[in-house]
Amino acid sequence: MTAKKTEANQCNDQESTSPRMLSGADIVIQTLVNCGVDTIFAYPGGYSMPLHQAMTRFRDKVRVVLPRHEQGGGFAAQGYARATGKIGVCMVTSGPGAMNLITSIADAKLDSVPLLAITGQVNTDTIGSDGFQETPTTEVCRSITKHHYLVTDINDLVRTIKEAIFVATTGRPGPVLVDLPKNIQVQQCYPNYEATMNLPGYSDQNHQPSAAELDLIVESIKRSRRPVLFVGGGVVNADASDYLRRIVEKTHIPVTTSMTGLSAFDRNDYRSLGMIGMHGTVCANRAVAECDLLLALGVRFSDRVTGKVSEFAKSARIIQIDVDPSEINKVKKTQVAIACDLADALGALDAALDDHFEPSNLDSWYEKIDQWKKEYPVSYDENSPYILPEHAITELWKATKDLNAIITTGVGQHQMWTTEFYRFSRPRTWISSCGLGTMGFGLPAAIGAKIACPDRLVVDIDGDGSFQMNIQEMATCFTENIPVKVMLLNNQHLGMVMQWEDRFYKKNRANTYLGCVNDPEAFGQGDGVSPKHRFPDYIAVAAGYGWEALSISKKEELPGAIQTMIASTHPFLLDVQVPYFEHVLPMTPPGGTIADMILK
Ligand SMILES: Cc1ncc(C[n+]2csc(CCOP(=O)(O)OP(=O)(O)O)c2C)c(N)n1
Repeated sequence: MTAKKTEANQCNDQESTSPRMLSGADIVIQTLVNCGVDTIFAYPGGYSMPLHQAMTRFRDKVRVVLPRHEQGGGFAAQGYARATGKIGVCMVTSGPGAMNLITSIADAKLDSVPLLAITGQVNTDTIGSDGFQETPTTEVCRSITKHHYLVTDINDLVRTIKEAIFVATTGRPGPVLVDLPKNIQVQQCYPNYEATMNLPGYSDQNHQPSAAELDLIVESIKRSRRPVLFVGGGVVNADASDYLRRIVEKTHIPVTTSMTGLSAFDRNDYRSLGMIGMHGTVCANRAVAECDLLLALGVRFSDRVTGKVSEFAKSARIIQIDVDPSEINKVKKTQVAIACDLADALGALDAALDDHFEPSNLDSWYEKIDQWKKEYPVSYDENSPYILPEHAITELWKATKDLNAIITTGVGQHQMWTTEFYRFSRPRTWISSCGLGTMGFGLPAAIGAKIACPDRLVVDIDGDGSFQMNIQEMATCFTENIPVKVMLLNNQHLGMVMQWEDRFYKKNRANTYLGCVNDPEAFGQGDGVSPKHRFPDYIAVAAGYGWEALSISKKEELPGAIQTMIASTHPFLLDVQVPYFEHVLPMTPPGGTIADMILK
């Protein structure tokens, strides 16, 4: 296999001359080290103990982080991977450990994150007998992984680990599962670290855009009077943002992004339309509805983006470029489709837009766009006496915009407000569970990002529902000395579900209040501002986990509190008490069109 330089094939085979018999577990860890892995998020159990024992022999080469729940470990590995583009590695025991990891794996699949999940398994002679802590992990994970292995021969270990990392990190990245029976971990053999990969039918050598294809794109750009660049996570994953910026400089085409693509283009640039989709800006949604050319780059036309598919970009010629051929024409029929690595494609397009290229006059298109921006700005009531969540995010953005901070989130209203009010300008600074929308993602993802980028500020903007889903990872931060920051938008509710209750269920409260059920707020009879007794007491929780913390409810306290949080060298929880009456707007109801957009 001829392969580009990637994580896996950068494997350093220097240990290959080792004459020593080694256990399967040691061989696995040595192979990971050879492949450049420096951090493993691992929670032990009976069927993965040999791997943990082996890791103690590699303490100088691999940092092993003990999460407090396997799901937290999986999300932390994702945070590491999303911040760097490198493989994120997590390890768990069989059965319950593996099942606790499932959500993190599915999450990585939907957002195309390079994740290696290593699971312990019962002995090969027990498999299929409903043994203690046995689950058919590869079967369960078959459709939520890019690839999966059950290793039944110790001699396959080196090849399998190399292949797993190679598959996870090349092409469209994704999660790969390696299930390791305990007897394979404890058996011994003479390792051959030069074992080569054997992946018939899989190659990272993808199509290069031809001159004819590039001509077609350039001609389409020249002819278009209302073009839009629709940019997705594929551009971030391919580290192709610089090419994108150069193309925009040359063509002046306005840019909208999907949620995963949010950090691919500077939101402060006048050509940025903001995010598209259900909670996208009016401007972005209108522009796509009216454009005559849509250049769809590394996007998958998710239902949250398109709404009613037949109405999406109805009058546009659509050119789609995606590394994964199975995405081409999957949801939306396109006129030109190129299955190609985004860095290759955008690099070639940048070169094709040479000195002879004359950008079209887009003045009247920008007049419209500017009018939409003026008429429907992303805004909130700045005069509110309360700390509105939108205001808190805006203040955080102001305080951190020059710090190259990494922002993670949970899932819910706070996540959507972050897409609106935190104006991302650099790739890989936005880490969120976009496709699966998994609450509990923010804190563990921040841990992984902080370990990968220890010199950067990492802030989890979280909701109180989401934060409590992996709150136990506060312990990991304290014990491992990982100084992440959490800005908690504490509205005492499952805000996004409550918003749907307000909009679509006549405000009937049905288990969306996070306080005590005998509180009037539980039934929607409060003033919508400040439940009397906030629960839990986050200052007490933080103290229990050894965190620094501040709780604020007054608007004037916010800037100072944010500065205190940033300045702290410890894990820090900023509990911001916000009202719960705010709705994330605009909003296009599921399956709706631009005409159905709720503006207030
Ligand atoms: C694991 C999981 N369970 C349930 C949901 C459904 N859900 C989506 S948003 C939301 C509420 C989130 O509340 P919170 O984290 O407090 O954020 P807020 O919306 O209040 O900002 C729920 C329950 C989900 N996305 N993920």
